Amino acid sequence: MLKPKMTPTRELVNLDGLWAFATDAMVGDAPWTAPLPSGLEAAVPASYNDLFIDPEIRDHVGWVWYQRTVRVPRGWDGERVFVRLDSATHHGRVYVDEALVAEHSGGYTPFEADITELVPAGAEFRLTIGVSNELTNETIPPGELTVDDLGVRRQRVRADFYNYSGIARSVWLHSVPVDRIEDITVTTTVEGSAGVVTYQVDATGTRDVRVRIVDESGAQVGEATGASGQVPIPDVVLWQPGEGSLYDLVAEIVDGDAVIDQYPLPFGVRTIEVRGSEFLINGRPFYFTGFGKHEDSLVRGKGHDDAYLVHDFQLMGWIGANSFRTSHYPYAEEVLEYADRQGIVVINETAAVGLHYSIAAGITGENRRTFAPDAINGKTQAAHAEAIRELIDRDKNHPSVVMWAIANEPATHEDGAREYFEPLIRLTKELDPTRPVTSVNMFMSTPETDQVADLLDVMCLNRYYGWYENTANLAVAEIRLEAELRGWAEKYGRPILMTEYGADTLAGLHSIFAPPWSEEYQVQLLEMYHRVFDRVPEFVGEHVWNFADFQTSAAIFRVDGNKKGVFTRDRRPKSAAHVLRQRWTQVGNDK
Ligand code: GCB
Repeated sequence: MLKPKMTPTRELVNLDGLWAFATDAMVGDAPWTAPLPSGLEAAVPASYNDLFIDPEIRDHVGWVWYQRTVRVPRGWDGERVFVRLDSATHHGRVYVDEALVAEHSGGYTPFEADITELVPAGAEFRLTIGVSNELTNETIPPGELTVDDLGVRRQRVRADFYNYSGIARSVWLHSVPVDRIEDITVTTTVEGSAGVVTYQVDATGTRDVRVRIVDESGAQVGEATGASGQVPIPDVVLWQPGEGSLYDLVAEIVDGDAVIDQYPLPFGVRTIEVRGSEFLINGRPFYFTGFGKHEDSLVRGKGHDDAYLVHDFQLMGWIGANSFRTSHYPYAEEVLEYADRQGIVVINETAAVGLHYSIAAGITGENRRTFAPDAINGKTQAAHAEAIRELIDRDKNHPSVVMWAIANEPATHEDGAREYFEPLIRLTKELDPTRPVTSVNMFMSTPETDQVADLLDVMCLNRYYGWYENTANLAVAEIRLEAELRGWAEKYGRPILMTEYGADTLAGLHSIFAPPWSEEYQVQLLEMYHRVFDRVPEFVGEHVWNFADFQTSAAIFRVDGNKKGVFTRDRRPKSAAHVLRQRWTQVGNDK
């Protein structure tokens, strides 16, 4: 699905701002498509949870309703008119006046509704959007609904981040021509000094399709006719880590000289390859430095915010991070577009986090089978497949995306894991044969016990030696960590990336004895990991957990959230930031 864009043939109206808001309890028996009764207004985009000072709204389980009036521009007569949500977390329903026009599950990918037949150009309508935050064993991510002793419904999440809900990304009204470009796929290879662009344009209607390739100065450097084909770019400027050189593929539907539809798609020319234990970008070994991140900030929750986007990338540049993982869900498209332009490398993850019934947030808990009819089952797998499809469909053209992570810390050591994951890994590779595929591994899945690692291109490991295990004993942690990494290297000979390592750290807590939670301990733990990484030749990168402190569900081991950030939640550096900066600005890509 193409991101809505203003082009010579397409228009759009941004619907962000203040919307009337109510929870289902406030609406009661009244139809939610009638004007909402609460008098509350919610900011879009933002998670609704922290906007209000009402704990019942913050921890509400179920549907909430957003509403506003919208006028279709009078000049859109004869066009197709769509309402598009960049996301609704986790289930969305869209109503035009009383009519349900779209329904979608999966809280981090876009969906839209064609409302042309319902509202004529120039007319106004009431747009109501329902959003439910309920998660079950058959959703991605999975969760559990319970009822407490007082009869209050509770949502248990199996992931270590707050279940921020609502409309956290933009909402659009947009027009497209009747005959239109519906999708574009671009892949690239390099032959000598030329780039070769393979494209496919999916268009409605039977008219001719043509494409032009335009460089950053606006000069045309290639062209072709037909809905699919190849275009060479002589003396191509490659997209590189640190250098986000882009081209536009301008796709057009034409009728003689008339342009019926036009859509410019930015893309970069680069190659990705896993060879032996190396991860190659443009044929050169790449060493990842950076973070697992979250979309998380005060008040906005997971609401996308361009100011935080720019500031977070500035901090990543300052510290020498060349990459990050979209832990644990697809991020706003603006983030990937910015990464493309900034030359920041991205591991792009689905929202399949918590497919593990015996742990919660890295801590062992109940002893239940994960792959079972009442837990992660065939319906979960179908939802997971859909999450993979929607992620690849949305993000396949971003040069910054170098690998798909189809899950975070599933129970890949348990019976049933291979049956569950093998078809999903195959699906991912079918949908995109150009990028490596991984599933991020957790500590119970060792080289001896893991059942899917041989199907993956890169070993991505989350390890907490020195934190959840060998707490306060970094000397033993160092021996254990090294032994395990060597075990992975020997058994699989694939590239190994540490996708999480870190320690909760209370900013400002200092001690000569460097106990856990102190800034000194975080520094010493990271330095210990780095010594080990530097001794293992198959190692291709280090992503610290986490870029910044972030909000979680309440738990006795969480102090106003997870404090493993190298920056605080308001993006101030802890001592570890300076240590990482020293290492990463020296090591960089030359390691
Ligand atoms: C993990 C999870 C991450 C948690 C982290 C922690 O393994 O992947 O979501 O936040 O551990 O801090 O416990």
